[in-house]
Amino acid sequence: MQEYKMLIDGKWVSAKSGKTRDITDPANGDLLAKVPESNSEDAKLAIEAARRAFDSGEWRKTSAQARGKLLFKVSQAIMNHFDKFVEMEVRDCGKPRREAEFDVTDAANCFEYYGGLATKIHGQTMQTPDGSVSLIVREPIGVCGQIVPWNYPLLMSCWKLAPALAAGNCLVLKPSELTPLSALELGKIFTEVGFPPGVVNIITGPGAGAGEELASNPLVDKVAFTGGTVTGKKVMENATHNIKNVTLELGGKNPILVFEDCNFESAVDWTLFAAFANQGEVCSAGSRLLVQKSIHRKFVDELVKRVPRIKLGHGLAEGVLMGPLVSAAHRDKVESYIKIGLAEGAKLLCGGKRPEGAEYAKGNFVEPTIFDHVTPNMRIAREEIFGPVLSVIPFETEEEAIALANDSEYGLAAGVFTSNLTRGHRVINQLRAGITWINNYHPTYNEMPWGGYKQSGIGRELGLFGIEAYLETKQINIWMDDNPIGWY
Ligand code: TXE
Repeated sequence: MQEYKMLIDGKWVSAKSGKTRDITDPANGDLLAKVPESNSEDAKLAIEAARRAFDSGEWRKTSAQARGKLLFKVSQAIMNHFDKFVEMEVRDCGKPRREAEFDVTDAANCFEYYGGLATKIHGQTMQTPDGSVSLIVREPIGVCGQIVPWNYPLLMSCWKLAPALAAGNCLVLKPSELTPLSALELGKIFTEVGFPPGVVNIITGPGAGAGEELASNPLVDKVAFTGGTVTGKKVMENATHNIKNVTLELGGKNPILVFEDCNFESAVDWTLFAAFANQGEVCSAGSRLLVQKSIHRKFVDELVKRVPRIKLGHGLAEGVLMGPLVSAAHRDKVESYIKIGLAEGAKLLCGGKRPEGAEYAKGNFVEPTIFDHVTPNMRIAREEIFGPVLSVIPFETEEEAIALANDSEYGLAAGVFTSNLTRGHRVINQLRAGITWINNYHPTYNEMPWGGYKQSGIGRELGLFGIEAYLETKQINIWMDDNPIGWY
C-alpha cells in the first residue's frame, strides 16, 4: 500500500483538509493506495499555480522545439515504466493485462505524436482589400481544467495533457476519484523530465468540489471533460460563468450494423470485441447489435457459442480476457439494467448474473450478457449501460437499419459489416456518428479525430483537431502607409 500526494505548483502536497481516500482493486477489494481527497480549496490553489505559470510566460515562450522534446521525454519515460503502468491500470480499474498493454503503448505514442506536432503549429498570411499585411497566428488558450474518467485513466489523461502542452497551455488535471494512480505516477515523470513548476498540476478528488471548481473557476480559460452525459451537462453549465472554451467527450449507445453479405466469421469476432472489450466500459462500445433478419438466428447463436471463451478474473491472471467492473456502485447500475431488460421483455441469451466461485466473491464481476429480441423503445436499447451488456435488434432492410442506428440521442461511434464496399460507404454516409468503422470495430488512432455528434459531445480530441482544441486564433493587421488617414 502506497500513500500518494498530489502535484500543485511543482510540489507534492496533501489535501488541505488532510483527508485521504482509499483506492482498492475492483477484482478483490485489496487496498492499493491512499490518495489526497481534494476539495474546491485545493483545486483553487492548483488553478492559481497554473495561472501564474501561464501568465509568467515561461512555458508558452519556450520554443516549440523545446516543448516538443520534453513531450518526447515523457513518451520515453512512460515506456521505461511500461510494466509499472500496465500493472497499475489493471489493479486500479480492473481491465485485463492485454488491454492495459495497448493503453500504455498508446499513451506513450500520444506524447510522441504531439511532441512532433508542437513544431508544426503555424499561422497564415492573408491578402486584405486595403493592402494591409494581415497575419493569423495561433496561441495557447491559457489555463485548462482537464477532467478524466475511470475507464482509461492513463490514456484519457494523455489524450488531454499532450496536445494542451504541445500548444503551450498550463493545466490542472483531475483523474477520476476511483482511478487516480496512473495520473499521479505520470505527474512524477513531468517533474523528472523538467517541466517548470505550475505548468502541470494534478489533483485527486471527487467531481463535487474539485471537479466543479475546475469547470466554474474564472481563472480557467478552457475545460476539457470526458465522462457521462449527465455530468457533461453540469460541466457545460458551470463553464458558462466566464464563457469558457469547452470540449466534451460523453456517452454513446453505439450501433453495429451487420448485413447478410458480411464476412460472417470476422463480423462475429469484431462484434464480441466491440461489445465486451474493457468489460463494455467504453464510451464507443458497440452496445446495440442491428443484424439482418436472414442471418439473425445464425449470428446470435454463434455469438452465444463463443462467449464462454471470455475468461473472467483478475486482469493480471493468466488467460483472463474480462475483468471486474470498476466499482460495486457501477456493478449495481449495470445489474439494474439487466433487471430492466428482463422486465421489458427482452430475451436473455447468456450471462445476466455474477460468475460463481470463490475467486469472484470479492470482485465486481458481471458475466458477458446478451439480450435478444430487443425493441427500439426499450431502455436497454436507448440508455448507456457502460457494462458487458449487448442488446440485439433484428432488421429487414438497409433503410430500416440506418433509421434504427440513428434513433438515439447519442452519436459517438458506429460499425458496419458488409462485403459490399459501396453499401458500406452508402450506409456510413447516412449515420450521425463521429467515429465509424467498416468491417472492424474499436481501433483508435492518435492521428485521427475522436468525438461525437448529438449528445455524445462537443469538439474533437486527437489528431490535428486535438491540438486545434487547445489553440486560440489571433489576427494581426499591419498598416503599410505612414501618412495620417485624415478621417477627422
Ligand atoms: O462518471 P462521471 P461516473 C458514463 C457511464 C457511467 C456514467 C456515470 O454511463 O455509468 O457516465 O459514471 C468528474 N463537475 N461514463 O459517475 O460523473 C469525476 O470526478 C466536474 C462515460 O463515474 O462522468 C470524474 O473525474 N467534474 C464515460 C469525471 O467527472 C465532475 C466514462 C467522470 O465522472 C463532476 C465514464 C462535476 N459536477 C463514465 N461530477 C465516457 N464518455 O467514456 C463528476 N465529475
